[in-house]
Amino acid sequence: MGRILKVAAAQLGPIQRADKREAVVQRLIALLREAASSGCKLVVFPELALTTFFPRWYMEDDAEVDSYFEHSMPNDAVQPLFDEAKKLGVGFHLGYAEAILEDGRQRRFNTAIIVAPDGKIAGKYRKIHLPGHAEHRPQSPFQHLEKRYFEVGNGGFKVYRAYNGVLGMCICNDRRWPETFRVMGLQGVEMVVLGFNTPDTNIYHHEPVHRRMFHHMLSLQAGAYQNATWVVASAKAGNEDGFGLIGGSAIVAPTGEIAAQAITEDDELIMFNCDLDIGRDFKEYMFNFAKHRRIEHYKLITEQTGVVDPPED
Ligand code: ING
Repeated sequence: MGRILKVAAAQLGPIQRADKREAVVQRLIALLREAASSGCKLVVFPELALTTFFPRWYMEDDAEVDSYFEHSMPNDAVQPLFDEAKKLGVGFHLGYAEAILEDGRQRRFNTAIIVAPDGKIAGKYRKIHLPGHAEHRPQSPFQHLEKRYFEVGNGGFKVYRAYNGVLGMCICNDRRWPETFRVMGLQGVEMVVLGFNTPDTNIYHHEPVHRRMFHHMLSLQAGAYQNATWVVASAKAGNEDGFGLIGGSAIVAPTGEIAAQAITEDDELIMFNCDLDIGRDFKEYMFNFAKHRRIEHYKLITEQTGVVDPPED
């Protein structure tokens, strides 16, 4: 028997634009209590878990934009969650919009933290792969303005020794980029936790709805398998002010197999007893990076950003 970490992905149903943080925090606390009563030690909440997915809205009034951000963490609205977690001896991952004065200027990031069972923030990640667009697209049914409201994360993909293992974080779109998992895989990550808000409609070109879920799961399972790590992904799901977000919260094993998956688009808890030693054989053999990787052939990955087509014949 290996090092067992019982984890919950605490999926959130929709958060409407008019919903107050305090009401959302009560939903988070209810999920936390349910997870704790089942013996979970870590609860993974979604990306931007305190508010509606506001990047779908074009806003010119900076005060309105700022109203979606947290200027400290914890703060009065979120403190009850920190208090309950400490009382229950359970840690959690939380995604939120971070506003901070850093390097002498106001900065805004799409951020996630891991909070240890003692209530202390054990790790912070700022989203690096920001999808969507920066300018208003009036022709689209909704916006995806993460490039407008957030800066690119400036902390890289770190891992943290916590919960008797090695944990890492990413956020939503990051899961679609193999570099995300590989950078953490090269640091020995054993569990990557992430939140996501994935619209059910593609605003750039037609895409059947089923393909959104397929690509979401493909990204999780590939990242898990190719880096021999657990992946725990928690959705904000459902209809927010008329706009749909997919569910599909999932716990994926280092084998790439799905250990647990949500079936609703509401607040829903999925749990699994994750054996952190399952990945050991893959790290030792199939994905023994030291033995099998050939970095002398990979330099384009870090030296070139976009595609350079081959010369015409
Ligand atoms: N959301 C989406 C995601 O990556 C997206 C954006 C959806 C991009 C589908 C490309 C295709 O799941 C966030 N918040 O990144």
